[in-house]
Amino acid sequence: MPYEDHSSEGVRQRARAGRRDRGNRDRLRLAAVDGETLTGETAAGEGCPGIVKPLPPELFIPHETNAEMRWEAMRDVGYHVPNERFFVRNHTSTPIIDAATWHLRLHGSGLRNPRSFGYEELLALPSVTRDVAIECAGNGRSFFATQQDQEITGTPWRLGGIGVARWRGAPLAAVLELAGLTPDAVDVMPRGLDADYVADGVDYGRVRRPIPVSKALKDVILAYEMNDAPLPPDHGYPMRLVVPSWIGLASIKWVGDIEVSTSPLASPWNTEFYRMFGEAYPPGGSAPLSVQGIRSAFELPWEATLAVGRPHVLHGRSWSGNGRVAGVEVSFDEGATWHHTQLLGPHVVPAWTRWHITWSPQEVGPHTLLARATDETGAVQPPRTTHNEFGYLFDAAVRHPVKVVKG
Ligand SMILES: Nc1nc2c(c(=O)[nH]1)N[C@H]1C(S)=C(S)[C@@H](COP(=O)(O)O)O[C@H]1N2
Ligand SMILES: [Mo]
Repeated sequence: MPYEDHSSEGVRQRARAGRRDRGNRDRLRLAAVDGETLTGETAAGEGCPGIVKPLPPELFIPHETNAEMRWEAMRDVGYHVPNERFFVRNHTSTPIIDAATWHLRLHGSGLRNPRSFGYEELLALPSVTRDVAIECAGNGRSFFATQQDQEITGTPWRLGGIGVARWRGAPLAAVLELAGLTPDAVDVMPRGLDADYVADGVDYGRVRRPIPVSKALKDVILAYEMNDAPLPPDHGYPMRLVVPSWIGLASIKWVGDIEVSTSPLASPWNTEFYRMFGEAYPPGGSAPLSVQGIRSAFELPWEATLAVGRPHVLHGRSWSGNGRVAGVEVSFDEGATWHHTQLLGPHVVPAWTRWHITWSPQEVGPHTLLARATDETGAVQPPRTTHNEFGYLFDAAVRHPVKVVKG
C-alpha cells in the first residue's frame, strides 16, 4: 500500500515505534564503531550487501547497506574524491539499469507538456559541470553518542559520509522547461528506481522526496557524469539529481520519474524522516531539513600514531552548506587555545576547502585534535550541538584521538 494511503498519525506512530526499536540495534552498532574493533576484519566479515563496487577495508568502513569513506585515504588525493573511494548511502541496494531502455518520465499537474526523455536525449542537451559535495544528513551521527553521551538512531557515521565530485549533466531547469513547467508549479518530486524501502515491517515505497520548484530552477543538475566518467552504478547510473548544498537525500539516484505539482508534495522522507525530532523541537518535528551544516575533518586515521618532538603537517577539509569557509582553526589542548590553519587550493561554496597546519607534539601519550571552521555567514562549529533523535546535522567540533609515541 502506498504511503499516501496511511493516515499521517498512524505513520507517525509507527515511525516512532520504529525509532525505538532501531534504537537498541543501533546502540549496539555504535559500541562496535567506538573502539578499536573497527578493523579490516569487520569489513571482510560483513561487507555491504547491495553495493556493487569493491570496498577495500583500507578505503571504507562498512555500515550494513552503506559504506563510509575513510578520511585517512584522502591524504595526498586531490580535491575530488575518486569514484572508487566515494561513500555510498543506499536505503536498499544498487539496481543495475540499462541506459538504452531507461527513460525519465516527467508528469504531474505542474506541466503543460508531460513527456519522457531517453538517455541520449538528455546527453544531447547543453550541459553544466560543477564541483559539488554530496553529504548524508546523518554524517557525524556517532558523535552524538560518543562525544555527547546522547541516544540516536541510524547509521553510525563518523565523518566519512561525504564526498566532493565534479558532476556533469543537464540543468533540471532546462528539462522542466521542455516539459512545459507551469508558473503555478510549487514542488518537484524525483523518485528512484531502486526497490521499495521497507523498515520495521513498514513499506515506505520508493525513495523520493520533494524539493521546491525555486530550488529545482536555481542550480539542480540531472547528472550523468561523475569525475569525467559515466556515473558508476552505486552512484546513480544512468542518471541522478545533484542538489548543491542540500542534504544528500535530495540528490536522488537512479531517477526514473519526476512529479511536478501545483500543490505541495509529501513523502515519508520529508514528513517522518529528515526532520529534527526531540526535546528542542516541536512535537511534530522541525521543518524538513534542506541545507547542510558546517563541519571539519582531519585526513588522519582514527587513533593515528605520531612521533613526539617532530613537526607533523596535519591536513584536513572543512565545508558548509551556507557559504564559503572563511577560516579553520585547530586546537591541540582540548579547546583552550586555537591556531589558524592555512587554507589552500580551489574553493567553491557547495564543495569543501582544504587546509593544513604544522604541529610538533611535545608529550608522549593520547591527545585530542579539534578542528572548527567558520563560514562567511559567521557560523562557527560549537563545542557541543543540540540533540535530535535521528542524529542529523552534527556540527560540533569533532574530537579526533591521536597517539603520540617515541620517535
Ligand atoms: N534512489 C535513491 N536515491 C538516493 C538514496 C537511495 O537510497 N536511493 N540515498 C540518498 C542519500 S540518504 C544520500 S546521503 C545520497 C548518497 O549518495 P551516494 O551514495 O552517491 O554517496 O544519495 C541519496 N539518493
Ligand atoms: Mo543521506
